[in-house]
Amino acid sequence: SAIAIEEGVSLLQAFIDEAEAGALMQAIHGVLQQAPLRHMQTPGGYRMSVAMSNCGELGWVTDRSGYRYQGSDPVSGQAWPAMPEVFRALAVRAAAAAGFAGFMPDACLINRYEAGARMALHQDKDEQDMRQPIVSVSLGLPATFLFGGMQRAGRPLRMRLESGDVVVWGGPARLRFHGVDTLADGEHPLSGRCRFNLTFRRAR
Ligand code: MD5
Ligand code: FE
Repeated sequence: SAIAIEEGVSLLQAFIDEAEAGALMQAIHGVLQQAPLRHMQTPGGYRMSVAMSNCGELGWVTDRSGYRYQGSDPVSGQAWPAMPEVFRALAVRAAAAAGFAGFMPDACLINRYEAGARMALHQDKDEQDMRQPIVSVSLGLPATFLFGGMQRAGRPLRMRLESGDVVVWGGPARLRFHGVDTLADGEHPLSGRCRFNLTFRRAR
């Protein structure tokens, strides 16, 4: 059941069972066949250590011209793959469990962390309606999530996220600074030597 970490944050530990995790992994590989993982560039010209792709009507991208959502994959020029039904159903169920009935994600960012990959502290603010939550799903190797404040400065709270955990970020937590600490090497039966994170958003 949901643990309220702070107002707006619901940690759903072991929300996903092994059967569902296996179905999600299969669906991830299906999406990645159509829209392969890539290391995007930040507007400042750095290569992100996390490899990314998307599914759904919109996908989050970054390049030298900035961060944005767009309907097509810049690598192929094609529309992003449709959001698999197992993805959508999970996101809707998790959001409802956290008090966000009626969540309708139009974007799912797929993040793949290999050993050494990290995500620096940032805010998610490219979405139109900040009243909509973000649903985050962890699969494979564990990670240390960094949960900061409304400003970049200050020591973030560290949260261990394991395979099968889901976190729903809404309300006052929606614009908190956050990141992921450098992933430690390891091996996981579901994913091999990596962590996958699915991040469901209502972008528009
Ligand atoms: C991850 N991904 O584990 C995280 C999960 C990203 C990203 O941060 O932008 O791809 S999403 C965590 C999140 C979203 C919105 C608000 C907050 C956390 N928060 O207030 O801490 O790869
Ligand atoms: Fe984020």
